[in-house]
Amino acid sequence: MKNQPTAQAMDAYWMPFTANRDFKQSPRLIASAQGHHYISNDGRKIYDGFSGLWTSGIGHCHPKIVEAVQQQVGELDLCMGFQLGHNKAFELAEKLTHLAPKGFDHAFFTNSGSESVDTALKIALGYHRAKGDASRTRLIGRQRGYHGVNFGGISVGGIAPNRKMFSANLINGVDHLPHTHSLEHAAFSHGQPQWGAHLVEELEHLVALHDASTIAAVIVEPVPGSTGILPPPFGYLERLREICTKHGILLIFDEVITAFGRVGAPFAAQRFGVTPDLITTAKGLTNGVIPMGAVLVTDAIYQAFMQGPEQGIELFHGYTYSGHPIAAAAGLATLEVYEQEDSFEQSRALEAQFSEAIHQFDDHPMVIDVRNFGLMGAIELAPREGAPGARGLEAHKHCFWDEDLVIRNGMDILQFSPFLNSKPDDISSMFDSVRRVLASIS
Ligand code: PXG
Repeated sequence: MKNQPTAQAMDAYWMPFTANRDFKQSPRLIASAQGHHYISNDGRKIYDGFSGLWTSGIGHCHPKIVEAVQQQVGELDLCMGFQLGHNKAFELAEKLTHLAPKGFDHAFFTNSGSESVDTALKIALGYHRAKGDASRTRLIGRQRGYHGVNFGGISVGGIAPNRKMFSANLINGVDHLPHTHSLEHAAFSHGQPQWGAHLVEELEHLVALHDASTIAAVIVEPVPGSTGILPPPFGYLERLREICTKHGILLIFDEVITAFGRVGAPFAAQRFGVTPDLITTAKGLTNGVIPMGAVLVTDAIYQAFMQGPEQGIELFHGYTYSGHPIAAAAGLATLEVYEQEDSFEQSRALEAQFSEAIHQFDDHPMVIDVRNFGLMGAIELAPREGAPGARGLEAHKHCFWDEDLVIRNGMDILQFSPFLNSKPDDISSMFDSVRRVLASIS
């Protein structure tokens, strides 16, 4: 049992993406974690149905990662990362490029998904400039896309509440493709919907409007996650690749959620058989243990920068903590565990049961859609009249207090991100809990 922080401490912490005043009236506090469970401050063992925040696919406090971090912190806590290096950052880059689709030979390290996204956008712009194509400056995102919270990311992102407060200051020259979700045409699809691939043709319209020579890159999540799991319609990503290639536009896959086994493969690019030009990652790179992200690029992109005098810095970009030794140690240990435990295969093997379990809600009277791909799932509740989001938050709270279960809600969309090494029975019990909760709320 752990006491809750003092009232002053409660007040001092401005929590991220949280209803601060509501939360602080009845705080949901976690004291520790092990494997698939949290222990709450009031001593309850709580099942984590969200794998951290899409981060911790192989469970909390994995002993091999804990050991690697403990060892590293006593050996090399920090190393200046500019004009100086340490072995583990190089080793991690190499391991990561081996895991990535063929041709992704280089990794640039960041500390988060948001930083990976802004880094990737800058690399895309820099690439065209280095190739003498400096007029390619336009960036294209997608409605309902989530690419973190930095200015680049919210500009290409497509979630209104994340953008509206900063509307006048978003970066210039950004367009958005339509999102692919339709309750009318594709509700309750199992996995990829049949409907919606035609929506990618909007990219051709944007090319016709602006001319390809002005467009640098398109960024999409292969499976949009935080917006409520929107699997790509059959054929959509393939056609997106085709159009980008045809017009010399770089394609960025934001795989902050989808990489490292979430969709039953190292990267969604491999699962879908569609190869982008840049890939952004974070979260599962270290199993969430130490903040770290990476941007993976093809050799062609890297080589475009490796020009000019050799003593010159090729990319004026980097973070104090890029390639941080402790994060790199955590990353190396994580990738090793993924391999030793066959985590990606385990995840793939769980998909069918997960899909079956979540689609048990298809005929629930409160539910207007159920979507899933890999080990990503969403149950969309009908919003309460005049109070959008209330029902979803209430479900989240009831899961926590009444069912000892953490799930996530994005407004009225309940989201699930089970562990890659979940026990099938745990997945079933999680949904039993959700069913009881839905019966207990109005
Ligand atoms: N891109 C994608 C696709 C993400 O999902 C980010 C970038 C930003 O990563 P950082 O590390 O800067 O947070 C994310 C983050 C949710 C949820 O409810 C998802 C994220 C963050 C917060 C909530 O699904 N993903």
